Parts: sequence; structure tokens; C-alpha cells
Amino acid sequence: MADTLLPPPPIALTIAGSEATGGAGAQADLKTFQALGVFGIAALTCIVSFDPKAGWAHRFVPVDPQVIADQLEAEFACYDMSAVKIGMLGTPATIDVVASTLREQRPERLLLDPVLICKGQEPGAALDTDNALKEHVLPLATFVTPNQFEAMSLAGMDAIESVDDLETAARRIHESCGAAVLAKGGVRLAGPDAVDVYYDGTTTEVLSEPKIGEVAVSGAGCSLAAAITAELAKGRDPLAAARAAKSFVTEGIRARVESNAPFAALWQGV
Ligand code: PXL
Repeated sequence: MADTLLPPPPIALTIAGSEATGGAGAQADLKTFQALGVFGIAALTCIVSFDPKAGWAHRFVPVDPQVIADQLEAEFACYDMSAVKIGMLGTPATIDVVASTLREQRPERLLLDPVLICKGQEPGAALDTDNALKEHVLPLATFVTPNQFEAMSLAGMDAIESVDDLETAARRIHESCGAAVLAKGGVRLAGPDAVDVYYDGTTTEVLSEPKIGEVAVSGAGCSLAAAITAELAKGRDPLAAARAAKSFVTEGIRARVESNAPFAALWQGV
């Protein structure tokens, strides 16, 4: 019997940290890519292990920059990327090596989820990392997905407390880098709805779904950004990708997996 050749899937790369329990980070990205019909590959930038003996604090270990460069070399040699997602980078040295690969490869669809701090990093180091991310990676991005805290930092705002504030942040971030922006209020803004604001220079759209509980679910931000990346990889335009990703994540939160940690994890498998 002749083999039936299926059309090849789009290929998406995530450059992200491992979060060992599988809620967030590269694991969430790969599960999301798979669920949305995209062939996922990952370059690991760091390993995060929560510490159950210390209030589930983050233990953070960066991957050697040369090893990150080696992963990216193998990946870009193997595949033409339909889209690339950047998650947690974690150190200025990691940002240097990732930014120089991206400047060389120039992926057409590059989503930056600007994971600015991790609880396991000391504050001084985190500030250098934030600045390096803004200077070297943000200008290359075509789509950015900051959460409330990251949007304050990228937009230079002291507070984001309303949908109007989120809109202002999305506009300012777009004006600073030219990328489409989804500023994620999620569960963090007061009120009955989980609201995110999309802005791309012409269209503003408020994406809103009733909140499912008041507590943030692990992996919601990573999975939302990964779902946008997958939809972009499949050829959707940025706004359609953001809408599809919002409903994917809402379903994943509804189906969340409880654990012995004080937070549940989003389930991509529904
Ligand atoms: O959710 C942000 C995030 C991203 N990437 C990694 C993480 C976390 C949060 O824990 O560990 C690797």
C-alpha cells in the first residue's frame, strides 16, 4: 500500500526555560504547539526547579551560553522556522547569545514573551537582564505579550489598574518597538473578567472572558503566548492569532490540573 503523504506541519521554535513541574516554560510551549497542530522544538535557556521546602521559591540555573548557541545552531540548520517564541532568558549572557542568533536568522514571526523576573534571581541581576532584553531582543520582535507587571516596565508606567491603563501600555509598547502587542491583564486586574488588550498600530481590541477563579494558573501566560506563536506559524494574522489563543487558554484554565503545590497548571489537552 502506498504511503499517504500528509502536508508537513508548520515548525515553531521556543527559546525558553525548563520549569520542571511542567506547568510553565518550554514544557507548556511544546504541549501547546502540539495541541494546535504545530511541530514544536525547544532551545533551553535555564532550568527552574521550585523548592517545596521553601514556599515553592524558584531555584534558577542558567544553561551555559555555548550550549544555548549549540542548540540554536542545530535547530536553525535543521528547519525553516514558521515562527519563533522567546520565553524566559534569565541572564544578560543568555540574551547576548540569543539576540545574536536572531539577528543572523531574522525569523519573520518572532514573538517575545518578556519574562522579566523570576523569583529565584537576585534583584540586581534581574535589572541588568530586563535592560538587556529591552535593548537587544525587543527591537527584533514582531509580537510582544507582556503581563501586567512586564507591561508597566516596558511602558514606563507606575501602575496598571484598569482596561484603559492596559490600552495605554499596549500603545506605548507598540510605539517603542513597532510590534503587535497583547498586554495581558488576565486575572490580575480587579473585576469579573480576565481582560487582555491587543494593539498593532491600527486596531485596538479588548479580549475579555469571565474569570475562572481569582488565582493565577501556572502556565497561563506561557501557553497564551505559545498559542499565538502556533497560530502565527499556521499563517493566521496577529489579531486572529490572539483571539484563537485567548479561547485556547480559557479552555485550558477551565480544565486545569491541581497539584500538591498551591497553584494549578493549565491543561492543553482539551
Ligand atoms: O511563567 C513564567 C515562567 C516562564 N518560564 C519559566 C518559568 C516561569 C515561571 O515559573 O519557570 C522557565
